[in-house]
Order: sequence, then structure tokens, then C-alpha cells
Amino acid sequence: MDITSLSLGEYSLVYNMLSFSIAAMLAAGVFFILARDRVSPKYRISLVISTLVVGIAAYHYFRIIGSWTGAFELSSAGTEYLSSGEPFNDAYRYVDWLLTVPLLLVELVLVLDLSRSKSSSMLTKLVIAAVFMIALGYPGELLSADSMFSERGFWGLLSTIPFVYILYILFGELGSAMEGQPERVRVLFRNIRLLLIFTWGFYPIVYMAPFFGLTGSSSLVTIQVGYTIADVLAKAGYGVMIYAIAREKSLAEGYSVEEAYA
Ligand code: RET
Repeated sequence: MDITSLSLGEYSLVYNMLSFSIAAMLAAGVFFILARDRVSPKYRISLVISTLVVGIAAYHYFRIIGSWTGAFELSSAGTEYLSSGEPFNDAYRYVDWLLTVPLLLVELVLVLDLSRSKSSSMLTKLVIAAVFMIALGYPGELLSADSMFSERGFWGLLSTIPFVYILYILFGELGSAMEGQPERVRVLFRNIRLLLIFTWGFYPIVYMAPFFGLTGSSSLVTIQVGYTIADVLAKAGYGVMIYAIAREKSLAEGYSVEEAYA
């Protein structure tokens, strides 16, 4: 997408959201490290994965903000931002998703503590579908369009197939695997599944922004702000929910922090 100018407000909105996201990801990472002892050893791997996810995201947000400041410069009159000639690099986001989405699925399946054969078969399907979902969305992200019936729409549609498959597995197979779990864990699991639907569902909606009449800079800004909000919820917010499930299961299984130090 070639954007030649942005208003001061548009430029700062994206800049500030990217900066907020770096702070949120780093703070979440510190929380996951410090909260480690509050869950029993078998759930700690989920917190380790949450820490990796927000760490990978913080790194990419540093790169995205660097690309943002490089792509635009203040006009000599100081009234708007103009393209510097250097393109804004959207690939950081997709590379980030390629690494973090499989990790988010792994931590969900691990915290559920299902039998080894069940979790590995489910994970294989989920991770393969996630890689297809992201790889098929990327070519379309590079294209601007004003209608669903465009090349952007075509890639989006292809990417939606594995997306629906992921939801099908989470609601079908994973739902039935939850039947034997304690009531409080089932409630947390239902909530995390809702958070997942709500936040993951946000990405394709943001992707469709250009189809709703948003063009040029307003489409660029909506997409950047939309993906950033979704990322904070899907990584940091989701990690906190995973922690809550791990904590609840640890308590239900008789774990206490005091015991860990006894
Ligand atoms: C795309 C392209 C349009 C169709 C669909 C998409 C889905 C993206 C999703 C991304 C999730 C990212 C997460 C990142 C967190 O780290 C690629 C936008 C369905 C669901 C959870």
C-alpha cells in the first residue's frame, strides 16, 4: 500500500499504540516470570511459553515502531507526515504471528493436561492449520482493495478456511476433552475459549477494513491500531487467563507455594 501523507493525529495514534503494546508485552513477560512459583511445576511450561510469546512480540513491536518512524517524516511546515520513500514493513507482524500463534495453541493444549497422544494429535492439526492461515493471509495484506471480490478478498477467503478449522477443533474436540475437569477449570476454559474467539475473530475483521470504504491513510491506521489491540489481548490477556487456569488447577490438585519452599 502506498501512502503518501498522514495527519499528525494519525501518525501519533499508531505510534502511541505501538508504544503501548511494547509496554504491555514487557510487563506481561515480567508478570509471567514472577508468578512462576504460584503454579505447580507441571504447569510452569505454559508460563514459560507465555513469556516467549510476549518477548517475541515486544521484539517485533520494536522493529515495527522503527519501521513506522523510518517510513514517514514531518513535513517542513510541520503540519503533516509525508512518506520518506522507505516502505513501512508489514512483514514483521506476519513473522511474529508465524512464531507466536503456534506457541499460543501449544500453551493452551499443555495447560489442559490431556493425555499425551490426544494432545499431540490435536496440536499437530492446530499448528499446521495456523501456519496455513497466516501464510495465506500475507499475500493479500500487501494489496489494497475496495471490495471483497478482489485479490485481497481471495487470499482472505483462503486464509479463513484453516481459521474455521481451528475453531472447529477448539469447540468440538477440545470441548469434549474438558468433560472430566473440575467445575472451576471448566468455567475458566470456557472463558479462555471465548477470549480466543473474540480476539482471533478481530483479525479477519481488521483485514477487511479496506472493504468497508476505508482507503489510503485511514485504512493503514485502522489496520495498525486494530491488529495492535488484538495482539495485546491475544498475547498478554490470553497469557494471564492461561496463568489463571494453571493456578486454579494447581490449587485443585493440592499445590501450595509454601509447600514449594518447605
Ligand atoms: C488473516 C487474513 C484474513 C483471514 C484471517 C486472518 C486471521 C488471522 C488471525 C491471526 C491471529 C493472530 C494472533 C496473534 C497473536 O499472537 C491472516 C488476518 C482469518 C486469526 C492470535
